[in-house]
Amino acid sequence: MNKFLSRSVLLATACGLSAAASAAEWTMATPYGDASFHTKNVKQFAEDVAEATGGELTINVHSGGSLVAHGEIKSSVRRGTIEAGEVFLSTLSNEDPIFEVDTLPGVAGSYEEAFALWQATKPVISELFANQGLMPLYAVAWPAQGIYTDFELDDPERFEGLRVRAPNINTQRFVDYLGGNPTETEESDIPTAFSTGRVDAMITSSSTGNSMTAWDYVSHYTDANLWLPKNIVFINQRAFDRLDEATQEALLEAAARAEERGWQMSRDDNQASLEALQANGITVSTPNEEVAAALQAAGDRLFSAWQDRADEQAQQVLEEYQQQRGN
Ligand code: PCA
Repeated sequence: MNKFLSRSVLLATACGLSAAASAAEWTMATPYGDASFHTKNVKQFAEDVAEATGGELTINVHSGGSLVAHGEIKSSVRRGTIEAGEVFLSTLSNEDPIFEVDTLPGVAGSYEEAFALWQATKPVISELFANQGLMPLYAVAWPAQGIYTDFELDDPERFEGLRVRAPNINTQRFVDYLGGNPTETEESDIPTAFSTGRVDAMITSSSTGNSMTAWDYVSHYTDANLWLPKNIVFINQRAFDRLDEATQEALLEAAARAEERGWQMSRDDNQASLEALQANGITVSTPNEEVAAALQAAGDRLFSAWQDRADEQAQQVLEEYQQQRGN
């Protein structure tokens, strides 16, 4: 009896192992915490993939920079240390200015325009990724960026010397042009940055303000509709090539659904977050005339500095998008 039992256990273990060996298990790193709609979307994507492939491909999502720091995610996927990743696209701007075209004021100020900008820039961005053995799966915009302060931002003079948390280099430049002192801070470091007095204010979206409980640190949100920057989700091309065709197709299909779902989640989360900010005591308003003029001037400067940096290809893509948009 005992002998029989142990033999069947052995047999079952062996079968289990061989099934697991044919199925792929991927590791994915993301920079934002579980409260972010981007992370919720990625997790749903991973579930969809597991279901659609009948477990042939499992993607284990490690969110909030817990496994790989934000700045290391792309290189880790490139090396193949992990198979999949998500980053805030504009943090790649040191590689190519096309990556930060979605953090320029006046380029795309609505979800429709932000999506059109993604369509227009996708071929170039995909090519740059492909050159590094990477394959973009989808991209989703954050809600428009605004300014969190612990006072009413009714005068552009208030920017003078203000220490402002910014999520990328372009936002840092913007703060600088406004007269403030920018600091680049990861989402996960926002609470410490405020509680240790390293920053007085921050630029981000309604969504991030909500998921990071901005009301613990600030009292006002100026909904300035600066720009709608994106996150991009991508994989290692070699890992993709190792999958069988049916699994590849299922993965791409799930990615297409994640993109569509993500843009809707962004819109919905913007509304819900604006409500949550107010319900928690934050005053939400739009910039007054003086503040709007200062933002415009800093924005114009940011735009022309980008044009000086951008190569011909990036400029051409932007021009084509603008022509399409009817500008
Ligand atoms: N949230 C992210 C990127 C833009 C946004 O709205 C952040 O602030 O880090």
